[in-house]
Amino acid sequence: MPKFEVCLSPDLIHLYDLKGKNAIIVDVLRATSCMVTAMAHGIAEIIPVSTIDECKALQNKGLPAAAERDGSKVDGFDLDNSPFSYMAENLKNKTIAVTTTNGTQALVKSLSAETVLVGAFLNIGAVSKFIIDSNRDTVVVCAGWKGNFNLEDTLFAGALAEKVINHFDIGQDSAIAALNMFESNKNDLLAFVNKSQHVKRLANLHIHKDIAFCLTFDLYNSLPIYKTDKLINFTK
Ligand code: 3SL
Repeated sequence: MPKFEVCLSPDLIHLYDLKGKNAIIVDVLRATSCMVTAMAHGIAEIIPVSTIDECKALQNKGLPAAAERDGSKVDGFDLDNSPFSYMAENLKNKTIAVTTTNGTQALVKSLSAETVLVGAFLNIGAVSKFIIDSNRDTVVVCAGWKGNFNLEDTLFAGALAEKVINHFDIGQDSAIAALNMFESNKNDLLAFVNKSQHVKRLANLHIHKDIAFCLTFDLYNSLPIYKTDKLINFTK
C-alpha cells in the first residue's frame, strides 16, 4: 500500500523526500480554497509565486495579480484573497499571478514532488479520487501560519485521510493525529475552526462569510495541478 503522510508545516518539509510522490498543498483559509474556486469558475491558469516583487513583475506583463499579506490585499494589486473575488466573469480564461503569506510558499517549497496538487474542502472528492487512482505515496503539505501548525489545514489532512483509509497506509504519527482530530470534530467543523487563531485574525478583517464557504465539502470538481511553472485544471 502507498503511504499517506502529513507535513504539519512548510518549515518541516526538509524532513520529507517528495521525489516520486504526490504533494497535496492545503491552505484552507484561504489560498488553496481561492485557487480551487478560481479554476471552478473558469480561470485558466494560476502562476503561484513567493514574493510580492515576482507578482508585481507578472502584473507589469499584463496579468491580473493577487497579492495577500497578513490577510489583506497588498496595495496596487488587482485581487484580494477571498474566494468570492475569483468568481468574476472578467477573469474567465485568464492566467493570473498569485502570492500569499503561506499558501504559495508551501506550494513553491513542494515542487520536487512528482505531482503537486492543490487541495481544499471544496474539492476534497477530486483530490481523493486522484491520489487513489495514482496509487502513489502522498504527502499533505499544510501551509500553516508562518511556520506554525494550524487547525484548519490539519483538519483537511484528516478528512482526506478518512476518505482514502482503505487505499493508503496511514501509519505516520502526524497523519494519525490529523485523522483523529477530524473524526472528533467532523460533526461541527465550523465550531472547531472558529476556535482557531486564523479565524480570529480574519474576524478582525471582517471576513466571516469566507470561513463557512471554505469549510464546504465538494462544492467543486476542479483540481489545480502544477505543470512547468503554473497551475492548470486537471478536471475540466
Ligand atoms: O496565508 C495565506 O496564504 C492566506 O491564505 C492567508 S489569508 O487567508 O488570506 O489570511
